[in-house]
Amino acid sequence: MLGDYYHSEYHDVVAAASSNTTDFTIYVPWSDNSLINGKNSYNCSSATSAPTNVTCSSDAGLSQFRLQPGKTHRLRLMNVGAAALVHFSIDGHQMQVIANDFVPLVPYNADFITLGVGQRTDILVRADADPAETYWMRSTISLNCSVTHNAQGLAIVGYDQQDGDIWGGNSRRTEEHRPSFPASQELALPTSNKSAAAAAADETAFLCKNDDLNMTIPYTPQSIDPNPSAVETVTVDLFTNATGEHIWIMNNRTQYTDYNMPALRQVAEGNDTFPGVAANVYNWGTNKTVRIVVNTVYQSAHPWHMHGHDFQVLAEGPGAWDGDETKFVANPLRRDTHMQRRYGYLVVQVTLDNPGVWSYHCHIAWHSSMGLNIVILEEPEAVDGARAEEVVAETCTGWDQWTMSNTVDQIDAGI
Ligand SMILES: [Cu+2]
Repeated sequence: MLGDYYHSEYHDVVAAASSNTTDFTIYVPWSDNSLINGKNSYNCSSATSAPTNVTCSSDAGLSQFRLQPGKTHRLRLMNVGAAALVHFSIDGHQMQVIANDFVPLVPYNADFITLGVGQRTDILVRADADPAETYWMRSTISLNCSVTHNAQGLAIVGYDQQDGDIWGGNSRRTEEHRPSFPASQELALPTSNKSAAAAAADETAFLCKNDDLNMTIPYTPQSIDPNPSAVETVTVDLFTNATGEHIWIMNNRTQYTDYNMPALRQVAEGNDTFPGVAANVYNWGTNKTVRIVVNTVYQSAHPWHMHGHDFQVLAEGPGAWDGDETKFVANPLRRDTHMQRRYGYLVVQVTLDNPGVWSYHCHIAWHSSMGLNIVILEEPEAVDGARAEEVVAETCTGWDQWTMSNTVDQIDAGI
């Protein structure tokens, strides 16, 4: 599990991110650390604000992983952070990418793995380095895409030793073979160096994008429906609303959930007109295939994530989508989260085979809090009259009663 980490409480982060200021250091929240399996060192003296009711421990320790010499290991990587795009690598070890968001790929070699928030990538790592040494595992926050007080997420990779020289002769540890559990005895700090390719990705003008689409080919082919039954083009921008807060807009609309009348409740009650100003519902009815073109005219990159479906990633690049379908890969990547680069386009296509109300949203926490969410309505007739009606009615009735005598502190768009 990889991800950025914030010492501030989420209400405060959202308030800062949406506040009416032109100060970049306020409306773009800075993370305090980059964690691997929840751990990394932190220098408490560098804390910019004193957290209350919290004890800060510098050098809290690093996650440790043990490989078995000569064996191939599968690592399931997840970016579980809030905003930061990270590059993952292990010094001295090449990796093979075998799946994105659970979709198997034709394997390819990589020196570093790019993970936007919400993305998962499975890799194979062969333990073929010097087993007497230890190696840095790195989850580095890209400073081209994110801001942080500490970009360097580190963990230690060591090898199981038959002679016990790493484990102090405790042979029981070598028999457990549970590499995700830190040893009680610390592994030696590595002296290894980052590969040139990983360093270049971190230090040069990285584009905040995933690997090229001609590299990420699904193992099981699926062709592109050349005639989608609907095409939706959405322009994304940051906007200052009437009360001075920053919100995200899609074709000049933002999304905001009325907790007492969410879209699923309206559909379950047989209403598909969505009178609320910010429902931002795209009713695709019984369309079978929909192509979604998102162009962003603002500087932020966005990891777009869809609920209930995998999509095909047809195209991704700089500027606005020009409609040139010769750029498509015949058997395009399928997954549920994909990066849209800064000032770029992302074209995905989805087969609608799962009736319901779904979200297609940016996975950066405060971007979705600030309304960057497309609500998909798929086959409303199938939703209305399904068991959804009684389940929604039961939950919403209870919520209605509770909110009659309690005030809800809704701090954001609601997803
Ligand atoms: Cu975003």
